[in-house]
Amino acid sequence: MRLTLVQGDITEQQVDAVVNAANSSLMGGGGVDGAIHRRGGPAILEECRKLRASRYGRGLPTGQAAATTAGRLPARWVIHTVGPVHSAEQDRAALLASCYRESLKVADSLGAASVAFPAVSAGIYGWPLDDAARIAVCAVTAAHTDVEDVRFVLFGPDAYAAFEQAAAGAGPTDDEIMAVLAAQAGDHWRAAFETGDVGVLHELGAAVDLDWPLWRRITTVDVAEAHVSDAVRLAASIAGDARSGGPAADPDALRAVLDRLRRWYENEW
Ligand code: AR6
Repeated sequence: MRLTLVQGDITEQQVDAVVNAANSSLMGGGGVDGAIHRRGGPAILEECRKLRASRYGRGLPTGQAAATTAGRLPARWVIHTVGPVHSAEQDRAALLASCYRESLKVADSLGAASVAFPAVSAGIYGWPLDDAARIAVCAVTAAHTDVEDVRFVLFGPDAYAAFEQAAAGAGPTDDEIMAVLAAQAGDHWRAAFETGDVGVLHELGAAVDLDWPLWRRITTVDVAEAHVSDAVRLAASIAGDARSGGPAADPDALRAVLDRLRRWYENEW
C-alpha cells in the first residue's frame, strides 16, 4: 500500500472512495460532511436515509463505517465513518483507529483501490491535530487491506505538517516486519518460539521500530486470529514496555503472542 499526503479539498479527489467524517445520524452536518453533501448532491443523503431505514436504525456507531454513492463527486463511493468526540478524561484512541480500519474494510468489500481520508475527529470533534495524525497514520500503516493508494487529504498547512511528521515516525509496514522475520534462519525462530523465552520478544522489539505507547492505545487485536505481523507488533510493544520499566507483561498475553508466532513458523513460513 502506498500512503500519500495532499493539502487540499477532499471533495475534489479523483479516487475510488472518499471517506466522510460523519456523525451517527448520517444526516449531514458541517466540516467535511457538509462539503461532501453539498458537492455530491442529494443522492448521498438519499442513500444515507436508506442506511438508517435498514441496517443502522439507531445510527452508525462510533468507530464504524458504511458506504453510499458519491453522487456528483469525482469519486465512486463515499465511505461514512463516525469519529469519537475527543475527551480529556477518557482515551478514545482505539475508536479513532477503528474508523480508519473499518473504512478500509468497507473499501475492500467494494473493491476500491484508492481511498482518500480527511483528518477524522480533528475538526468539530476537537481532537488535537498531532495526536489525531499519529493515530491515523499508525492505524493505516498497520491495516491489512487490498487498497493500493491511501491518500490523506489535509485542509490546511497545519494539518499537512502534523501528518507529515506522523508519517516520518510511522511504524513498520507488514512487509517490513515480514522481512525482519525472514532475515533469520528458520532454526533460530524455532528455538526461540519453542523455549517461549521472553528474550525473543526483546529481539523482535529491537528489530521493529514502533511507537509502543501509541500501539497500545489503538490496538484491539485478538492475537490468535491476527496476522503474524500484528503478533510481532504486540511482541515488540511488550518488550518496549519492559525496557522502559513499564508494567510487567501479562503472562497470558505473552503466551498468546508466542503461540501465534510458533504457529506462523510451523504452518505459514
Ligand atoms: N476537505 C478536507 N478536509 C476538510 C474539509 C474538506 N473539504 N473540510 C474540513 N476539513 P470535521 P470531525 C478538515 O469538523 O472533527 C460534522 O458536523 C477539517 O479542517 O469535518 O470528525 C459532522 O456531521 C478537520 O481537519 O470532522 C460531525 O457532526 C478535518 O477535516 C462532526 O462535524 C475534520 O473536521 C465531525 O467532526
